[in-house]
Amino acid sequence: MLDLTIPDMTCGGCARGVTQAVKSVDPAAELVIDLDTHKVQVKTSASAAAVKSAIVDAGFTPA
Ligand SMILES: [Cu+2]
Repeated sequence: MLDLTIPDMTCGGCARGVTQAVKSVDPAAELVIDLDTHKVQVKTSASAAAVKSAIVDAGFTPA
């Protein structure tokens, strides 16, 4: 389980973009996204580095 905070994820469109980015790394990944706190929990077998770099490539800034 990976816990990320993505301050520039602010709406449903962003949440979709983040979800697609993570699933491009691991199609079986499960995400729990809280837009109010900008937190994302990712259940994945992929490495944290791979997940984060996919999110960065999608234009977001995971903390
Ligand atoms: Cu947005």
